[in-house]
Amino acid sequence: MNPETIEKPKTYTLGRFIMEQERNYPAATGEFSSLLLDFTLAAKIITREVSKAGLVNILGVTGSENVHGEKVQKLDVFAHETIYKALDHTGQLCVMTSEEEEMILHIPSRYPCGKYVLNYDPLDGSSNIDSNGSIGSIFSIHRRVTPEGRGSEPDVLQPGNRQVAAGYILWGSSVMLVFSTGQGVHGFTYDSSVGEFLLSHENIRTPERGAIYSTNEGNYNRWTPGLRRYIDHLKSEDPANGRPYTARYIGSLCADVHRNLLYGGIYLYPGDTRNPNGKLRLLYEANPLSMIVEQAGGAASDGHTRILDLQPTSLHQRVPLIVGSRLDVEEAVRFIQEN
Ligand code: AHM
Ligand code: MG
Repeated sequence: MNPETIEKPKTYTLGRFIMEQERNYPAATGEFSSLLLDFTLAAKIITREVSKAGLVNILGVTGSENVHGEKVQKLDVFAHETIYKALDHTGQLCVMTSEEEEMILHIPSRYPCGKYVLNYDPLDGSSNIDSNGSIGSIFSIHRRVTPEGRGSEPDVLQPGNRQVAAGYILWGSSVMLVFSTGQGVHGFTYDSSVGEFLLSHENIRTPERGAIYSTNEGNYNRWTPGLRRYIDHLKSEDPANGRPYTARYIGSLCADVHRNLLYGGIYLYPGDTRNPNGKLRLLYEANPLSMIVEQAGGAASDGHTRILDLQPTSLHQRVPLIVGSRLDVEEAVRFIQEN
């Protein structure tokens, strides 16, 4: 039997996947791979807390607010600290930023500084925690651009097209890791009985066009006329062209984008009269998810510019996000630009 044709075993772990990918790149030092594995250690620890969140009294707010003036829930803080601590000592990173912290996070001086940068949203969609809804952790990795020192803002404020990897952990009906290092998108499902992420979705491709739209339509009256016309268009009767679309919105970015990634569709968090740049953050949410969706064959735009080509100017900058199946995003952009 030709070994090349042997099907992957059911227990194809993330570690094995990374090791075999590395073999294709003889120059790879392995540093980057260990960074990804360290991130999954944090994910496993967070999984433990998420799954017992209803049992122990970990739910609720800490009484403090994050830099966006929103209530911080305990699991957010736990996830933020767990990820930082899983990665601060590894020697792979020179600096981190988190959606939960106003300033950049330096590596403690007792540890060596590495050549990578991590931007992360420790627990996105946290308003879903109390109702047992889906939540996610999102990460974005860059190579540092400063030649030396302990890392600074230029390392963090790089456009998304320079990400060397991005991904998310989704806590849904099962726990999944979805990531890309620029060679497609791969999904791993967590098997808690063996404590491993196992390959479940190899080389995810998103349909060119979908039939689902996901947006907070409660903001409809605050949207631009072009955007309102686009959503009206999706709801109009035209079975020959697949309309009306189906509306699906959990209000948890990873879950909404993940569903549309698999089935095809479009997610929109546009600007509106109250918040011209929408709600989502370029560094922690829009960039990593746009890389994933583009790597799967989809597209992502702020209505005018490709998300990944935007030059970030501040750590917590918000950006309108339109992401999903390529033809759907292109159509949405046409409507938005007509206004
Ligand atoms: P968060 O970072 O405070 O959790 O907010 C981000 C979340 C996304 O997961 C989700 O897509 C969006 O906010 C939902 O916002 P809204 O409730 O306005 O629809
Ligand atoms: Mg978030």
